[in-house]
This record gives sequence, structure tokens and C-alpha cells, in this order.
Amino acid sequence: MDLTAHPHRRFNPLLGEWILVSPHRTKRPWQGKTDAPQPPSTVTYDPSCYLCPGNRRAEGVVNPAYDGTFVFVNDFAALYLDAPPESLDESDLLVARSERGICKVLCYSPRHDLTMPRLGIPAIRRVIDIWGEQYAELGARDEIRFVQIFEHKGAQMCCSNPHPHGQLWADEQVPVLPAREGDRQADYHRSKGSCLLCDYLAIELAKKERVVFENDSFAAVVPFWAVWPYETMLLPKIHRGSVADMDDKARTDLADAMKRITARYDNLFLMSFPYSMGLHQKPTDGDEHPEWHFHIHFYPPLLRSATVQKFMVGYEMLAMPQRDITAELAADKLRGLSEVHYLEK
Ligand code: H2U
Ligand code: ZN
Repeated sequence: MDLTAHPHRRFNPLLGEWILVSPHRTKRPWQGKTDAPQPPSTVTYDPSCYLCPGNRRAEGVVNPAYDGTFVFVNDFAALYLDAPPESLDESDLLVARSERGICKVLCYSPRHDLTMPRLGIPAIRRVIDIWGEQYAELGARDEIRFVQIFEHKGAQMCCSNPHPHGQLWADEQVPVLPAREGDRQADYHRSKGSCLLCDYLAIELAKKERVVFENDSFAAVVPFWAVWPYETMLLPKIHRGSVADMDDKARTDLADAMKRITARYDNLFLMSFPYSMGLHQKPTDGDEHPEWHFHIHFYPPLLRSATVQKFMVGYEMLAMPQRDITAELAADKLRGLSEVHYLEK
């Protein structure tokens, strides 16, 4: 099958759904919205930033003079533990359940201006250790069945603040997308007796077409079924269910992979590249989950420059996701970029 010429559907085995690829469409003219890129922050400390060390947050709490990472309970948490247990069931049509949880914010560094690609490997490694600790600590609670760790970066992703930070939402129920990924991985594991993402990664590492780079423990791949133009996945080469299951070497290799993928992203359009990024780890519901293969998704919205962004609108809101640039072309483009950040050249 020629994947470069004609419209086709590709299957996403992790979500069990199809996406539409229209490779012939990349040449069409563009007259849509263009926004000027946000210049990267250049101050190491911003007195008005609610995440910088020693500053007062919106609800009055003062941040400690922290020196590495800093974790705090979100002052405007979407979930909390004392939500009363309630439910609604009316004719199977009006159905609701109360949901408990914990939301935290994680500052990666005291430096206001350093995003992931500009932090050193040891600093990123500290962030990864916090991910592991928080996943284990929050997941050990009876009320918590899933820990979603994520970061949204840049104004296009509605991030409120350039200070390098991410979030942790610990949920009473496994949320919709990880639940579906879990079901798909469990089905595959039952029918084939092996892991969906181990098998997928073996194919990608053999073909090399969509691999951006690899180190000893991780590979960065543009998934065959990617929806976002420069979407990637970081996959551990050895089957692991969570960061908590990863040894010292694998964690440092993950820090290396995080730095390299985000440096390539910034170098793509010479800007602080916006994205939503998140970890998918096995649920913390007490079961073993041998089917679950830990991975990180990067979903960046930009399409062809710092100012031209993909929106999920029209056909995509009503029918299915669609992309023009193929996953293979996107991988080729990312592979060709330097891993030395453009501000550090
Ligand atoms: P973003 O990742 O969208 O930038 O969000 C940062 C989080 O920080 C956001 O969820 C929280 C917001 O609720 N926050 C505080 O907890 N305290 C503050 O003083 C401001 C923002
Ligand atoms: Zn700051």
C-alpha cells in the first residue's frame, strides 16, 4: 500500500479507532489565523509569577525558597477527597457519579526561564523521580485508581504561566482515555499472549521509518496513527508499567529522551514549542496489569510554522480526526533537527 499518495485510514490500536490521512493535501494554500509566537521568557525570577520561589500564590500561601523541584496541592483543584459519595440513575439516561481525587502542581525548577529542553539531565531526572514518588504515594491510597501526570506548555495549549511546571491529577476512577488504552492492551494481551506496545515498538525499531531517535532504554516514535502534526510517543524498550518500576539507568535515559525530544521541538520553528504532554502508567487499583506498557504522549498543535496551528474542528469534531502531513514525513523532519537547543548554539 502506498501511504504517501492517496487518502487512507490508519488504525490506532491503543484507542481502537481510525484516523483519516490525506497526504496529497499538504500543498494547499493557507489564509487562516496566524498568531505571533510568544517570545521565550528571559528572566530567571519573575516577582509576579505564582510559581517562583518565595512568591505568594493566588490564595495567599507563600512558596518556600525551593531549590530543586517543588510540589503543592493545587489551590484551585478540580478534584478533592471529601466530595460526598453520591450517584444519579434515571432511566439509564441521566447517569452521574461523584468523583474524588487530588490535584497537585509540580514546579520543575526554581528558574522561571528554563523549560524542559534547557534543564540539565540531572534536573530532569529529579522531575522523573518526583513523578515516580508521587505516582506511588498517591496511587497507594484506597481512593485513587489512576494518577495522570501531564504538562501543557505554551499559550496555544492554554498554559497559564511560562514557569516550567506540570500537574498531577489523581483520580478515583480510571479516566476515559487511559481506560480505553488499558482495555485495548488487555484485549491484545489476552488474544496474543504478548504486549501491544512491546510488539509495536519492535516493528518500529526494525523499520526505523518513524523512529526519531533512541537511547539504551527509550525510543521516540511518531506513531503510525498520529493525529497531531508532530505528535510523538516515548516508549521504554523493556516492558515497564510505570516510572516507579524503572531503575536508575532507565530513569536517566528517560531524562535524556525528554531533553532531546523537547530540544528538537524547539528547534523545529525556533521557538518555545507548545504541547500537551502526559504519562500513561498502569492504574493503581491494586491489580497487577501485566498488559500495561508505560509511555509518554506528546501532542503539539503546531503545523507548519510558529504561527500556523492545527485545530480539531469541522469534520474532526463531527466525524473523525484527520491529518495531512504523514507520520513518516513528520518523523523525517524531526530526525533532521539538531538536539542542541537554538538558544544555546
Ligand atoms: P497550568 O498548567 O494550566 O498553567 O496551570 C497551573 C495550575 O496552577 C492551575 O491548575 C494552579 C491552577 O489551578 N494554581 C495554583 O494552584 N495556585 C495559584 O496561585 C495559581 C495557579
Ligand atoms: Zn516563575
